Amino acid sequence: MKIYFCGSIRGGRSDLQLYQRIVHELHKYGSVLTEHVGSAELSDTGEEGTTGDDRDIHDRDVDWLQQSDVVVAEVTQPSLGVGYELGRAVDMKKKKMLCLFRPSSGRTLSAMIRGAADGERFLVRDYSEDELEKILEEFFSSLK
Ligand code: 6IA
Repeated sequence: MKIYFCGSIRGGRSDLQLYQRIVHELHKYGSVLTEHVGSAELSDTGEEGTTGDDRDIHDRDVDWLQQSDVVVAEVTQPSLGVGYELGRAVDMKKKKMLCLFRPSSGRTLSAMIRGAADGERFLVRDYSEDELEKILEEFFSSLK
């Protein structure tokens, strides 16, 4: 199973440790195409982030998104890139998508994400950090 994990990069890296935990868990269920999202070396202002490289990043990520079977996104930290990836993935029919949101952040999730949930192919789960492993286990066992 190929898993595409989405998490904020230039949108802000305050949830980095949680992304690392999610990537670690996702390895139990398949290969994670976007491990770098959980990399401590990737900051929101990385020096190599020139405009010239951005097309390569975009094209490679869209290619991985197309290859993936499942998309898992941590959507608590708002990120244009994550929103874009989710929008593109919705149009790639048949991909199962799970968005994870922490209400304890005090934020309100974008209506364009919560409103896209259909309870079947596109799921939005409100959760707290201690539920992470259980939620992922439930999600991946529902795919079998
Ligand atoms: O708008 P954001 O940067 O927060 O978007 C984050 C999302 O876009 C992630 O889920 C990634 O899949 C993708 N993405 C954005 N930037 C990169 C990147 N390098 N490398 C890989 N995927 C990315 C960013 C360059 C860095 C030096 C800041």
